[in-house]
Amino acid sequence: MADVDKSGVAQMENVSEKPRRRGCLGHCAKFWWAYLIAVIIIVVVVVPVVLLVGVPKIAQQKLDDAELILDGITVTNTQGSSMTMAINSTIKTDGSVHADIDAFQGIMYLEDHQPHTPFAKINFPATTADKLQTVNVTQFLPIDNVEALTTFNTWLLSNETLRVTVFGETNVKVKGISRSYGVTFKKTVTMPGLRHLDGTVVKPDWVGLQPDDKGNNFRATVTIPNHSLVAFELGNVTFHNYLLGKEVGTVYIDNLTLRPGDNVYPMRATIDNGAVIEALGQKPYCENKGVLPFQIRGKTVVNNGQALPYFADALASNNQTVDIPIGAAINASLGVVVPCGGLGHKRALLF
Ligand SMILES: *[C@@H]1O[C@H](CO)[C@@H](O)[C@H](O)[C@H]1NC(C)=O
Ligand SMILES: *[C@@H]1O[C@H](CO)[C@@H](O)[C@H](O)[C@H]1NC(C)=O
Ligand SMILES: *[C@@H]1O[C@H](CO)[C@@H](O)[C@H](O)[C@H]1NC(C)=O
Ligand SMILES: *[C@@H]1O[C@H](CO)[C@@H](O)[C@H](O)[C@H]1NC(C)=O
Ligand SMILES: *[C@@H]1O[C@H](CO)[C@@H](O)[C@H](O)[C@H]1NC(C)=O
Ligand SMILES: *[C@@H]1O[C@H](CO)[C@@H](O)[C@H](O)[C@H]1NC(C)=O
Ligand SMILES: *[C@@H]1O[C@H](CO)[C@@H](O)[C@H](O)[C@H]1NC(C)=O
Ligand SMILES: CC(=O)N[C@H]1CO[C@H](CO)[C@@H](O)[C@@H]1O
Repeated sequence: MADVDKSGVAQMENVSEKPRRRGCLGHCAKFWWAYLIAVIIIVVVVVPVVLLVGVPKIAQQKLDDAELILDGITVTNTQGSSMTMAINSTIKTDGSVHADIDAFQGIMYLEDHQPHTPFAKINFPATTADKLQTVNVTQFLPIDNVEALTTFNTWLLSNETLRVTVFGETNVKVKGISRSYGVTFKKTVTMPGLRHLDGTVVKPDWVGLQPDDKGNNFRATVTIPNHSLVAFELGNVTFHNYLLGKEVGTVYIDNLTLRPGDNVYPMRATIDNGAVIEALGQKPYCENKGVLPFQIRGKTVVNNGQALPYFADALASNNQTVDIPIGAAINASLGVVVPCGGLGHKRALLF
């Protein structure tokens, strides 16, 4: 305390430090064992607590905060009991933790359908926790649960959007720490659905009195919009065809693969001409340039000889109304215009 007396206020700052430093030398030397115990406590207790509780908690938190974006799903080589599924996805994190995430098997299920039954098991590759990374997976997918897959396809077909959860257990290794920790990967993604294929347009090309060599009396070009991010190979698809509540024939689309965007395909059908002519003669259709509201509903889906009930049953779950300008097609192909009240005696000559 001698310094203080000699130089006064200006040196007051130093004063408070010097005795402490000096004091430590003595104190520290004397109580070295206390410091050793403190260090041991830090090493033995605090570090493991941070490593065992803190780091995994942070790792889990960072994983929970990460965002999963499904960029595209493609389903090809569809068979009765398996398919090939490709998923392009992006994982976004804040990039603050450098970590390696082990490869893991993730199950996928509909978030809003109980119970949560997986419709697919996807093998996600090892990733890092980088800010932005693309994770693209292509894999053979055995169909373990046809019912769950059918429900997923039905929702995909019907809904405007649907929520899908990806769930898996994996390990994360944070840079600088040798051990790895178990974490849970659970992300719910909202994806666009197919909205009943709303907006499907059928443009008739030909209507025949007699069936052609395939047994069809109607050919058209169909444009099917796919509002979703999912592309799938269906194969040969047939539909029930209804008109004013009655089944009037079968519609065929061959080699069908639905991709995001507009899908343009030749369509053929075998239709009861008599039922069509009768409807064309009725109001309001006869006053509406011969546009008839047909309804189609999935009947069969066969790809390379294999029935695909998980698509067929989904397509069969709903009727899709398609307005077809068939009156104009009959006029163009047969030179017949059906007036209100019908064709009368001319009908018998033609149909
Ligand atoms: C995934 O990305 C690749 C490369 O850009 C592309 O060729 C492929 O069609 C994409 N697949 C899906 C399912 O979006
Ligand atoms: C993954 O697919 C996307 C397209 O969806 C593509 O841009 C990207 O390059 C692909 N990434 C890898 C690692 O193949
Ligand atoms: C999705 O579509 C299915 C089948 O039509 C329906 O039962 C379900 O309620 C829909 N879910 C949502 C979340 O819209
Ligand atoms: C589809 O429409 C037809 C004819 O109107 C009807 O008999 C059938 O029950 C409907 N099916 C569904 C799934 O709505
Ligand atoms: C469907 O695909 C098969 C085999 O690739 C081919 O032989 C056939 O001509 C195709 N049919 C149509 C209508 O495109
Ligand atoms: C669809 O049916 C046609 C004629 O029966 C056949 O040649 C073709 O291979 C089938 N396509 C598929 C994808 O099964
Ligand atoms: C029927 O077709 C003829 C010849 O193409 C055309 O002149 C006429 O306007 C058409 N009638 C109707 C009602 O579409
Ligand atoms: C016709 C239509 O709406 N097509 C949509 C299909 O889905 C893609 C997204 O994958 C949309 O960009 C298209 O507009």
